[in-house]
Amino acid sequence: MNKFISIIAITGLLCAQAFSADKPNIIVIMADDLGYGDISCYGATALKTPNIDKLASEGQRFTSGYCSASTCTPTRYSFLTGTYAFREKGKGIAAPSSPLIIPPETFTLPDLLKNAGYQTAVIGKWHLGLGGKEGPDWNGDLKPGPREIGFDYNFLLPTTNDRVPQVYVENHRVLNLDPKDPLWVGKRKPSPDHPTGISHRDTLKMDWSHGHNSTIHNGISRIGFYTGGHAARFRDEDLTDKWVEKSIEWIEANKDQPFFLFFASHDLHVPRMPHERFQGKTPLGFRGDAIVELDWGVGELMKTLDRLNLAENTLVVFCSDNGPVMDDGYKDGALEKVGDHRAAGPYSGGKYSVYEGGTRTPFITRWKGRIKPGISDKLVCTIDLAASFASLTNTKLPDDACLDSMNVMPSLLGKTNTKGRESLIQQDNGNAGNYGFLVGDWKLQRHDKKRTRNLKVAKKLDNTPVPKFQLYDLSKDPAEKKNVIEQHPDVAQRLKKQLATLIEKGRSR
Ligand code: NG6
Ligand code: CA
Repeated sequence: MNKFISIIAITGLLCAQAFSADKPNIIVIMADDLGYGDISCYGATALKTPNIDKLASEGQRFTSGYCSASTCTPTRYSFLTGTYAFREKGKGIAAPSSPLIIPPETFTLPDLLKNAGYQTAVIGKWHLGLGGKEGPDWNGDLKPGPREIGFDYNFLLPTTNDRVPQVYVENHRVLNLDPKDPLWVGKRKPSPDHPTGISHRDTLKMDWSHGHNSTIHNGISRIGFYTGGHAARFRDEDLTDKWVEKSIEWIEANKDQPFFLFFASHDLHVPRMPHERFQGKTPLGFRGDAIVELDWGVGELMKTLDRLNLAENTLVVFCSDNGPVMDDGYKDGALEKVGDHRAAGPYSGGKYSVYEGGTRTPFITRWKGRIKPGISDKLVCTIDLAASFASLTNTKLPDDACLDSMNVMPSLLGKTNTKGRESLIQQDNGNAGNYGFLVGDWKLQRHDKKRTRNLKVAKKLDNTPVPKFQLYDLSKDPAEKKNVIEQHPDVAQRLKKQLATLIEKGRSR
């Protein structure tokens, strides 16, 4: 090779590297209801999650990684819009027939990545509503939906696995829907003899404990009623296999350009009904088996990246949409079999709560060759991914968008001489007005409703009176057991003011 050609070759190589460094593929894996202590690299001993552990050992494992809410819809809303969900009404847990809650004109994280030249897809649980004001047209075009807010492709569990209907949505349509057997979805019993979890309780393969007693499908009664669409209905046991199959297909088809995949696992949301090959694999019952199933899915995705030679050109983020819950409406033995397993690790609370266990969850980033493996205590949140990806891909974030998303890219990449977020507002559901506010080691709780939920069994909801304000020193008391508001009135005052200002200002960026 003469000198001239070799210089061109080297320059070409450098350019190729620079290009791939700026626009790595991005996969965000969001688990459902997975707690801080639920996987082995975060301390679980009752089960093993070798694939997620491997991801953590090859990347950064965050000890202060958060989702923005302790329920699903607001976390997903904030992840995709970069704005706290409590800022507007109607961003709480979405009903089966909810319209799309992200207005199509909103500038979203997938919009941002499209501007950066990415192909974008969401595969798995959606739970952000579909359709216009009148809600989803299950037999027609389901739009607006993901494709109207920046995704090129979607393959969805449209609501949650415990909410009707149990069908897949591919792009704008219910998959395999036979027009001769239209889908009807509603809030009321469609006929007096419609079998429900109450009338046919003895036929169920998994009993319900609260709610979840309407239409029966696959031997499990659900939230809401539906009829028809029989050819389109899925088996709960097959969901993870389907997410993996569709993701591999989509990655293979898009491997030659930068891609962004939002892999939204339904595991371990109720009804926990993992595939037969995972049932009984852990001493924790189906809740633990669903974690092992989730881990398997992560492993399949990583194997695909290795097989396609993409691991060094793909940033993987692993996170959860809210903290853990034991009994979330079905008698699957989670509570009875929990033993010494601490689903929220050392933290109190879980799903629905503003205690740390509600939003402090596993959070891992891996980009082989770019992220130095290690453990990070930087404060990062799923809401920050928008601003962080904007910085990574050198793409402009409009000033009036992603109002609470902070650029924590250096922290996500494991840089040590950098700061994470300075503070974070945690919320429970919708704009109910229960907040956690983190600043350094201080944690303020503000309960506008002055009520909280029973944290162990969500049976007794909203019935425990709590003081409006509480203050905790997480450095000494990570479990938020000792309210020190009386001892530190000055700190409490400062945090109260700071929180009120961030709420009132309408933005924090
Ligand atoms: C609650 C459901 C719960 C779960 C949750 C949403 C009842 C009694 N409880 O209303 O089972 O579906 O909504 O979970 O119906 S989330 O992870 O999608 O936010
Ligand atoms: Ca959830």
